Amino acid sequence: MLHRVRGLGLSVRVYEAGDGVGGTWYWNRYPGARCDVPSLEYSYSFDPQLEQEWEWSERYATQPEILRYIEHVADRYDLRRDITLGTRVESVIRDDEANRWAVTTDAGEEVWATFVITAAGCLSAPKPPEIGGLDSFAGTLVSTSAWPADGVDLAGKRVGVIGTGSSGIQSIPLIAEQAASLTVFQRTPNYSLPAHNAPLDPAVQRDWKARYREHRAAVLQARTGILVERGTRSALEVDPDERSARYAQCWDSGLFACIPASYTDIITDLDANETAAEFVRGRIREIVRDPDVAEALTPRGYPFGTKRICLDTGYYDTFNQEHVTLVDLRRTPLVAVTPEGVQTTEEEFGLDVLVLATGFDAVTGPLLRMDIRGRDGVHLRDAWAGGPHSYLGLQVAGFPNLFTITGPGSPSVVSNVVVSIEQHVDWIAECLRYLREHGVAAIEPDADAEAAWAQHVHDVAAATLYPQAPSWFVGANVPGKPRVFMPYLGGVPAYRQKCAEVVEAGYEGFVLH
Ligand code: N01
Repeated sequence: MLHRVRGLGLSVRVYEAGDGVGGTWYWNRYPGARCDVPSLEYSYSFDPQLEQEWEWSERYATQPEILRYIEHVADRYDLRRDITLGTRVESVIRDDEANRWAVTTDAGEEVWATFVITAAGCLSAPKPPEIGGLDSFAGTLVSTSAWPADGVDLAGKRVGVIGTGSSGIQSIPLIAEQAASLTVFQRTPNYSLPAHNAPLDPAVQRDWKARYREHRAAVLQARTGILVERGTRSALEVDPDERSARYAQCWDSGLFACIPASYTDIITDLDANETAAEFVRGRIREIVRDPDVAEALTPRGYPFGTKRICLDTGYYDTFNQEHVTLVDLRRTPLVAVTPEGVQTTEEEFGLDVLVLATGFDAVTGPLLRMDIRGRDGVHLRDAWAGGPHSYLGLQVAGFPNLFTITGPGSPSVVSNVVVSIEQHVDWIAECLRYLREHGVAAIEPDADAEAAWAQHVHDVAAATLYPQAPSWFVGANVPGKPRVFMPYLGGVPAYRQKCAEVVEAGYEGFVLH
């Protein structure tokens, strides 16, 4: 965004809370942190030269490699001189008469801006863990989402992990390699598939580089912005053996989007979904030797794929190791953290290190932890008291000239987020250019257009099984958060088309003052 805004000849300043660039990939340095979208697709497409010069070493890049890539981009485009690091934005307050925003930071700075663009991410506000006694813990307490840059010494330690989402599932096998003992506190089992990560075949990388434009074009036609073969039949109309063979192929593919895409109705029909869910459950039973542990790890009660599917390296197999214990918190709930460790209703587990992998206040959290006030002093928090509403996930009525990259109501977290970020950046940059060329002072959504889009986002989600899971997609992981399905499930191609049509129709649904 900074690069594009500079290209428009506007003056721009970026504020970043971290002491370095990278966002998610700056903070989440836990062992095993890596992407689960193939590196060649999870990368910028805006400059063919950049594509050619960067070499990815693995199919799924690790956190350090992605961070190096982002740092490379920051240096290559000389971005750092306009980025203020180590500085958190505290408030963004509109002065409507002057048509500008006052932005204040925790460094005590106040700047004025005609346009404010949030690029605060969807999974950057850690969720309060809602666990009593954390402060009393005498050992080392760490969080996957703020893992110390110089690492944590786990060798010979009794380590506990709370949380079995993507972060927990990625880190648990690596923590088990180092720790003397590992106790995993699991509340809800997740569906996890093997990543089958490997060094990137140089021939594959060469091929991609030779035909990158073609590959990028194909990515934009993919529903999730990730290349995957899409089936054309119902899971219920094929022979069970053929279906299992297809799921097995997907299991071996290392693509988390493969099973959901294998038949047309995995995500819309409970019976079709159950065939996929049961396949994964069968694999868990095959891998985990102790039947009780296998059963405790088996996800039930919510459809496959309606919580973010995890990709792992040796996750289920980790529970076959002698020094690894699974504690099923549904059977023996967590009572509190104590100075010595974790107390459940049945037992106290002594620990030296406790790892929180307890997730995020997703999508809206990063925006609402800033004090954003629009026209007439209306707080974004109040405007969204019943849940977020936004036109295309790009702008909110009553907040003129405020743009939200990957805002609620856009594909964001249910897509290859780099694809979605780039599309928002392009759309916003083009909008700024248009406003300037046409002498428009301010843009904001028409409230009716915004309400209609919010209804559409809801309707598309309601036609799927997604709302049946108590996921962070609907805010269910944060007590008291309104239950609204936040990302747009209509797919990347349809969403891009809608955004383009709005522009072609002279910013239809927006009010230009
Ligand atoms: O967070 P999560 P995450 N007591 O919310 C448990 C992306 N990501 O950081 O389900 C006990 O998924 C909670 O249990 P429950 C990806 O989009 C991507 O792992 O609420 N347990 C759950 O098990 C992902 O979906 C990558 O019952 C508590 C866990 O903590 C998203 O980030 C890697 C608890 C939280 O899981 C978030 O993933 C990592 C409590 N009080 C993340 N509170 C890749 O690219 C919470 N839990 C691979």
